[in-house]
Amino acid sequence: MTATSANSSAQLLQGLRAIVGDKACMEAADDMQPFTTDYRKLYHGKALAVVLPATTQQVSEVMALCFRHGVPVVPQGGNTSLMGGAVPDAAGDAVVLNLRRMNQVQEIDVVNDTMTLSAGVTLQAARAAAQEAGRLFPLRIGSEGSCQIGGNLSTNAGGTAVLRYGNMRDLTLGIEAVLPDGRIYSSLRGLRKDNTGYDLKQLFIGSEGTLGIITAAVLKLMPLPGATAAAWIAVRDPHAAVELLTEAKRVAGQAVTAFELISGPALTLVLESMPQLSAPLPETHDWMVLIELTSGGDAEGLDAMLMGILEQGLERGLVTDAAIAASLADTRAFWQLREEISDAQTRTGGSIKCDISIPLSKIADFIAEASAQVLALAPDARMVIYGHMGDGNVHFNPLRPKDMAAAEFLAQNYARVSHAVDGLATRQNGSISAEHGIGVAKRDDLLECKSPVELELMWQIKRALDPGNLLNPGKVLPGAKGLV
Ligand code: S2G
Ligand code: ZN
Repeated sequence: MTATSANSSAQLLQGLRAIVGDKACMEAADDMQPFTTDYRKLYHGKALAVVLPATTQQVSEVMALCFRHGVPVVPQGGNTSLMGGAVPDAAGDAVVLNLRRMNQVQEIDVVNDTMTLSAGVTLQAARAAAQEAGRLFPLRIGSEGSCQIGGNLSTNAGGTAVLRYGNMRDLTLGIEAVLPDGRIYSSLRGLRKDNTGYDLKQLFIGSEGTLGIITAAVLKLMPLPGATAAAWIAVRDPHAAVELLTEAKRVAGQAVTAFELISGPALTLVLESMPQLSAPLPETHDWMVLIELTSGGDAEGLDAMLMGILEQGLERGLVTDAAIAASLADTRAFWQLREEISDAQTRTGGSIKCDISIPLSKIADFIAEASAQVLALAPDARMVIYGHMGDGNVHFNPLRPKDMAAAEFLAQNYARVSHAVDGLATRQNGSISAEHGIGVAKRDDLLECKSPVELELMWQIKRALDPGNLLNPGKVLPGAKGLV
């Protein structure tokens, strides 16, 4: 580092401390480590500093200071990105800006059915605040205790209730964001209709912190469900699951809130790593579905619809067994099994994550073809396949065999297996990232699934809003500054 740059860094650090306060500005590598290593411990970066601003004004001043110094900024919420999207690279020239101190529930308007939150509110706290006000904030993902609303927005998070309520893009009425030069964009209005020019908020939602730092949002609230019915169902195969879903939508329509596919190896993985949990059905099955129906309050009608769906499923040979939740405790037990699949993979290590969405009419054939291709490449891989079949999204996550170390399995298979699965999804007009975003992990794969026009348009937007490429550089967009 030259004397000038050392002097400039010293000035920058001094300026950061002056804005956020000494305690909210970390510079020691050990202190910064939790903020520079990703959730899956696959990416280990370095940073000039980690700052934790308490207000939008502080975020604005930090951004303006870094903009003047030409220093990159990596925005970070709960750091639960699975794609390495929220940590700096190894260059060590960036500032990590973590939003966890901005955890205020600013307003809940039960007449307008909206709540205004600062970006650092965890999803769990957001859902609790809505519940306390007699409303539902329906975004539901396993990492809700640590992921934050800002990160949910920047990755357009989906989760297990998208089938009924949509993803973050659908649940957001307005946002506030800080631009690379420190200017503050705000559309914090709780309007369901506002056709006054470009819908700018949608540029920032899903942009993974590469266009602006989301600092607050106005989110939609839904009525609390009055009745819930759920079942853990053994199905013949994914084709049967799709037919059962079609029947469920015919019988129950909007009441179908979730329809999750779970492969046998996915359930086995959870039960192995959490022996205190028990399987809902006596036998093991290759394919299962967790279905959840909710409605305003007619529990009997809901139960009758669920029974009708199951009877049809049995009659048509789609369903081979089922456990029906007799209480909310049963429903929660089913969901715990489903939601533990992700952490069970993290604990086991050696998971190749392919977060695929495919038109529902093709998803069963995709699963069959992708499975055949993966087993040809890695015959002993455990086929952990699960997720939100209801909205066409499956987590196709081949996992290391028990007798192979994670590092060895990933070294041998990560590139070729994810390339095969993503390539098949692309050829089926599917997406290689349904809900987890791109980050670093999938960045270069975009070269094979996005048209040159799509990539150029994204770079044109990036150059328009962040010409210095200071916000989360190296994430999402392949190629150097648009030279694709
Ligand atoms: C899920 C979580 C991430 C993973 O459980 O629905 O989105 O591990 C996933 O694939
Ligand atoms: Zn998911």
